Formats: sequence, structure tokens, C-alpha cells
Amino acid sequence: KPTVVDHIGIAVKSIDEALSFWQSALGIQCTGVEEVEEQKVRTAFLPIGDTEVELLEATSDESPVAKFIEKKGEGIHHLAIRVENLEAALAELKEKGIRLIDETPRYGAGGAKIAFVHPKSTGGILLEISER
Ligand code: CMX
Repeated sequence: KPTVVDHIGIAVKSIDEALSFWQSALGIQCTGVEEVEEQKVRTAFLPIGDTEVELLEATSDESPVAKFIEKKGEGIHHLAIRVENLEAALAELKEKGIRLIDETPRYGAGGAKIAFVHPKSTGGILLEISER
């Protein structure tokens, strides 16, 4: 059972430009910028209460974030919810016939264990499940 909204991923063309809104206009301090090579993205985290906004910038034309922006434009890319045991959560979803993008966990920003669930199984949103 999910315990918290871990973060909301937002696809942006430029993290530097987006930060001028999130940091300068809203006053939310970015806690770090990190490149996740495997996902071909650069990420910036901005904490809001118990959750975070994750800005996502593509580092290659092959990045899922580049494809997303090309098709839909900048905007909300995924919702991430946190569970205590990711392997158990994935086994349960698979058993229920939910379409998983990752059947086994991989490592995302901040060293979190993560897996994605396909938008076709969730009513149109890309869902990330994470364990920290
Ligand atoms: N949110 C909602 N729907 C999405 C979506 C998103 N982020 N990305 C794609 N879709 C939809 C498409 O619109 C399409 O719908 P239609 O068939 O109705 O047009 C459908 O999903 C399939 O899309 P596609 O273009 O055929 O498939 P893609 O090659 O673009 O792959 C996806 C889509 C989700 C499987 C792929 O982007 C993926 O594997 N994502 C997981 C990894 C990822 O996103 N990494 C970046 C973030 C990393 C991080 O946070 O660290």
C-alpha cells in the first residue's frame, strides 16, 4: 500500500529556466541537480512539505522526456508514489494483470529503487513506484 506521494515529475526543456519560476517566483529551494544517465535525464528536486517536485530535462533526443515534450509539450510527466517494499508491490500488480514497464526495480535519482507502470494500465498517467 502506498504511503506518500514521493514526487511529481515535470518535463521541462531547460531546468535552469524552470528554476527561475520554482525558486525565484515561488521561493522553493532546489536541493540538488543530478544526472541519471540510464534514463537520459537531468533532474532537479524541489521539496514541498512531505513531497517533492522533480524537474526533468532530457540529455539526449532518445530520452523518454525528449519524446514526451515533442508529443505533448512541457508539463506533468509522471506521478511517483512510495511503497515500503517495491518487489512485493510489483509482484502484486503483475498478478492483477497490470502492465509494468519495469518488472524488476532499477535505480533512479537519489539512489531510490524505482519501477514504472504503463499509462495504458493507469487511466493515462505514467506512474512510478519508489522505495527509499
Ligand atoms: N504520461 C502519460 N501518457 C504517456 C506518457 C506519459 N509520460 N508517455 C507516453 N504516454 C502515452 C502516449 O501518449 C501513448 O498513448 P496513445 O497510444 O494513446 O497515443 C502511449 O503512452 C504509448 O506511448 P508511445 O509514444 O507509443 O511510447 P513511448 O515510446 O513514448 O514510451 C513510455 C512511453 C511511458 C513506455 C516510456 O516513456 C517509458 O518507458 N517511460 C519510463 C521511463 C521514463 O519515463 N524515464 C524518465 C524519467 C526518469 C526519472 O524520473 O528518473
